Amino acid sequence: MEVINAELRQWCHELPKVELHAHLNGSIRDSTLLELVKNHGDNGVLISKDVEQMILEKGTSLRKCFELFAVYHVLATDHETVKRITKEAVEDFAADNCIYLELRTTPKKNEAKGMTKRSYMDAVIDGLKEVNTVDVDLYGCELTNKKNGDRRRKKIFVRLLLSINRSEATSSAIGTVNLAMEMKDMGVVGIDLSGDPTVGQWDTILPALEHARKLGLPVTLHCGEVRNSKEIQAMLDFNPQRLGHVCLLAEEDWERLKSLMIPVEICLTSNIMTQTIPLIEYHHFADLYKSKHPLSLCTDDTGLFSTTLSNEYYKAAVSFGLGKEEMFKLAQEAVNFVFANEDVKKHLAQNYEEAKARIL
Ligand code: 6MZ
Repeated sequence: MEVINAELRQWCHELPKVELHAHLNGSIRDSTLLELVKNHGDNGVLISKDVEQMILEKGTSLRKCFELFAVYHVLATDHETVKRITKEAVEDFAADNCIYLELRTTPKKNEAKGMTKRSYMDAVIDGLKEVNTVDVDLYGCELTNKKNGDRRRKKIFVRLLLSINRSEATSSAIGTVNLAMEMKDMGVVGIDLSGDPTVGQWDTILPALEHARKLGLPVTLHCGEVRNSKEIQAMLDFNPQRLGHVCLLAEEDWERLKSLMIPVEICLTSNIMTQTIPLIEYHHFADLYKSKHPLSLCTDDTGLFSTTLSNEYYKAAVSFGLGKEEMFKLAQEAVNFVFANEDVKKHLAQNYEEAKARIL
């Protein structure tokens, strides 16, 4: 049985953290989901009792995760709900002492609700404006939500990534890149490729990713959640700014990843819960960390996997024997991989300098 080190857990909570891989719909609170199920009722599309059961059982395989996401999208794809889940996600990350959040989401059309990809994103921005437990910096250095000029209030930098789903057609993926460009002054800083890794073809999406690169938008790719050497090699050829997961790489691809020094977003709980990695002891974090490969601990889907960023740090500490100084450095170095500008990086670096005296 695992012995919980309460002092270390609390320290991981207090550590200022940078989150680089968090999906909006994967970060919905269970309580909100259950409320949405109740309000939705049985209408022939979803049966409440079955859905409640699915939500509480969580994503215990990749297949189950994508079944759940299909349900979440039915429940949460209207403007009011998008606004609400965004507000709640940011408040939850801030309460966990996350000082920079790169929140990613797939802009969705929902004709029945009069939703376009742009209006979906506007609802996300509206949600950020409603956050009231913390000051949110979205566009630049001035705060969007400063309440009563209170300088002691906590502050979180939030930047957005627009996700392209792997099942999208080329034209739709290019549309998402153009939307990201249109919203560059509204906190959008890059593009993510995600979705069910057993679906879609790299060649369909590549033109959109090349388009993003031409426009100067940084790109991060979900890579190696299933064994697909051809695609993994194509992703390494593309040489994006960051990669997520990198679980199932063949030896030569692994060596190439390391020589390219592409920063990796590590999602420990997610990889274990989806059974992509059988046991934490076998997780590739250990090898990357030992090789001083650039990496950052991330949550992936806090709601779906019942985790927090503090919990990911705690897990890394107890599973791989990292001390507090090493954990602090790990958190601090993530600042180097954010897609936000140098100004934000400077602010974050300063936050770490201040925190050093307090918690080390
Ligand atoms: C791949 C994932 C993912 O965009 O609707 N997503 N894609 N692998 C994962 N690991 C488990 N976790 C989340 O957030 C939910 C969407 O993010 C992607 C999937 O496309 C999922 O539908 P948004 O806010």
